[in-house]
Amino acid sequence: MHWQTRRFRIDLRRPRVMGIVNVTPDSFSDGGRHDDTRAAIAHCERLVAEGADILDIGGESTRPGSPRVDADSEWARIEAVLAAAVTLGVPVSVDTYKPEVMRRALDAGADIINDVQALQLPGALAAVAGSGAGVCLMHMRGEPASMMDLAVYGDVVAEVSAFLGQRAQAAVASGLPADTIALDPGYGFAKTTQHNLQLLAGQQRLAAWGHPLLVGWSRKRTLGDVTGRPVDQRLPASLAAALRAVSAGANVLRVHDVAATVDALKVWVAVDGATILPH
Ligand code: HH2
Repeated sequence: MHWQTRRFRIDLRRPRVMGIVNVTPDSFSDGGRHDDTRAAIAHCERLVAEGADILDIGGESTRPGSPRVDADSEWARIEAVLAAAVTLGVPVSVDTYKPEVMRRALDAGADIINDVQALQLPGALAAVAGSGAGVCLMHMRGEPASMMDLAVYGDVVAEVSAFLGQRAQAAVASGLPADTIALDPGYGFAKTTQHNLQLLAGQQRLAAWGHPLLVGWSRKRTLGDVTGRPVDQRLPASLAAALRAVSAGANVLRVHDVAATVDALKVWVAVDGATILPH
């Protein structure tokens, strides 16, 4: 399996690490540490040095209840960071749901668009069609401000799976090549702790769509609920969730703690992947 992006064809015979670069003053776990461009660029360089396979740059926080940012402000936050990131030799993703930001990011050389709204906003599919970019289509409901009111499911795995299948189909119908499309269950988005855990338990079913699976468990609230730990003490829990996700079919892990995740995956690959991909 592979994930075709603009400049890079990402080999997914082993799990890959996507390092998170939040260029936001209000991000739930980075608390504005990277709200300045130079710090964010240095962070990109550090994540690549730690072994990140992909960088994911975001200019608007999607934490529950977080304020909306207009396209111009979002772009102003990420523009210079993106320009530097695309010189680092790894595929660069931009985390945005706004078609305007997608277009500008693609003009500036972004390889992947990571959209928590699964390209549902008017103009989003058109913004990426024909660009050759990889896309990540994530499941959520509503908007960050209101999404927890919509966390009502009969069978969360079946409902998330059906949504992702429909969005992948819509993307293909708009001309996106199937191998550019990754799917993401959207852990923490319009889902209770119980839903997130049920979804991880049943995550393998999402792989049946034949698209790469990208997942984000890093430091999320569900891990705090399970362990009782605050956000800055969730690394062990994040690694456990990440490995459990890999065993349930995840191909790309979106994480804050790149070095630790890379180490965990090295052990995983040494034990499990050695027969698949000899080094
Ligand atoms: N989670 C967050 C943001 N973007 N994108 C994908 N594809 N999957 C995710 O699970 C996901 C995502 C939220 O996490 P974080 O980036 O740490 O926080 P913030 O919302 O403040 O950017």
